[in-house]
Amino acid sequence: MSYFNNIDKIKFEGSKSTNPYAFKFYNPEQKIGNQTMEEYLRFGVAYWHTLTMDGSDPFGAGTMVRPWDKFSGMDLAKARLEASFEFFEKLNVPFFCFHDVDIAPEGSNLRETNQNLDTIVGLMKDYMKDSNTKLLWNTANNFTHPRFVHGAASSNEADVFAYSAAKVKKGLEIGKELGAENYVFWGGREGYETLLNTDMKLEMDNLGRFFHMAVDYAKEIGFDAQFLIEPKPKEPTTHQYDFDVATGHAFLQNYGLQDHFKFNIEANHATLAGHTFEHELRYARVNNMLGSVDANQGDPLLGWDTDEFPADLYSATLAMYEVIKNGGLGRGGLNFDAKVRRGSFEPEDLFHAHISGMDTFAIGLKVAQKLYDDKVLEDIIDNRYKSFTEGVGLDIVSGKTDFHKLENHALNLQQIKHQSGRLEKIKATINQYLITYAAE
Ligand code: XLS
Ligand code: NI
Ligand code: NI
Repeated sequence: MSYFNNIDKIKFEGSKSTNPYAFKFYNPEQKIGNQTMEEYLRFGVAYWHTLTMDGSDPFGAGTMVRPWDKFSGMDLAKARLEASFEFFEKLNVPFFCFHDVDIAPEGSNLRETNQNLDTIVGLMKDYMKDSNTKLLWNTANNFTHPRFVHGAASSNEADVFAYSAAKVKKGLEIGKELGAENYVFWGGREGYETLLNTDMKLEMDNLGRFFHMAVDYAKEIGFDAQFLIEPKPKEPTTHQYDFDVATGHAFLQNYGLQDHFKFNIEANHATLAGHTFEHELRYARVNNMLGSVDANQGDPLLGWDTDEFPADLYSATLAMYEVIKNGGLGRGGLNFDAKVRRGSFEPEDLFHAHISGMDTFAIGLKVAQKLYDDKVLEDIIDNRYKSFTEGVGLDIVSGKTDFHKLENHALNLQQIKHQSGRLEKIKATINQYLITYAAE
């Protein structure tokens, strides 16, 4: 059966196209540097936002009108699955991502839940055989059910730790079965609401233990996916332990896990942490920890995770600049962890949203590649730090000096010569590149 029968396969038609169901900038075959756009961008659809969620928010009921609404239980899960592969195919998207609970309903106990998962995963594997869309990552939803009220791996209740472990164990088996490129850990409930009743040290130690057991089990079953931590500072928990990339990186190093994980960086989580998207990408990149990206954007006027589809060209350009400098995303990708607004309730809005997001990042990639080829930022940065390529600067970076020698140098200085940071000129150049190279 067809769920989106009024929509054909989305094709690239170029920047002048007036067809709303066409890519204007995303041309999968176009070479950017030495890779095609498709290889570089590795777009993914987030199953939860696109197939599962109904548009409800803390103040209102669901609004989404979906062709699979008439089903329930396992029939609903099967209908969504069928619809999802039609959607992936029509959008020509290379990847998708899901939580366990997105694809199959929970049963009355873990055994039943796992049986439901087995049924759907079996069907999913069949769809994947005839499809070009692969699994970017899967994950366990260890946050929605009331059992996670006090956390999952960081719960005060050992039974919940065990339950969470069982869910991740199943997730790793599913990831292996479906050939997932990555496995994600987002700790929505891994943190605390108040220190007044919290043993922070035990909770963090347990989280460390949990990750080690996950690494061991993946090795045991021969699942070689890249493990990813997805930092977020808060929401739903008041304070989450993997607050941002820097905090997560320190945590991984503290528990000897740094060689087993990279980061899945989400734009809206970056801004919630008081950073820019590109800050988080840069921090991960320079520490060789950039794994994958949840491509979305927040609303600057709201203080929560609005998970909007990315449409900000400036941000996408600076993000893709980091990805290019990283040499690509490796096994990661750009997963649209984004939802259509509550008022955009028609099925076609799902297409408009993804087309817009894919075009946004295609522009970001093109402009960033041109900035990179022309060494626009590299030249500025090289020049700005040139004092470290000679004299006292070279001695500092090559470890050939000490406080005695530096004091001597400072005492003999007549005048320190500064150069302008030229920020306004840089911004003007970026605007010029955005306008000139977006459509090339
Ligand atoms: C929520 C997170 C979540 C993860 C996967 O804020 O972004 O959707 O990406 O659990
Ligand atoms: Ni996310
Ligand atoms: Ni999020």
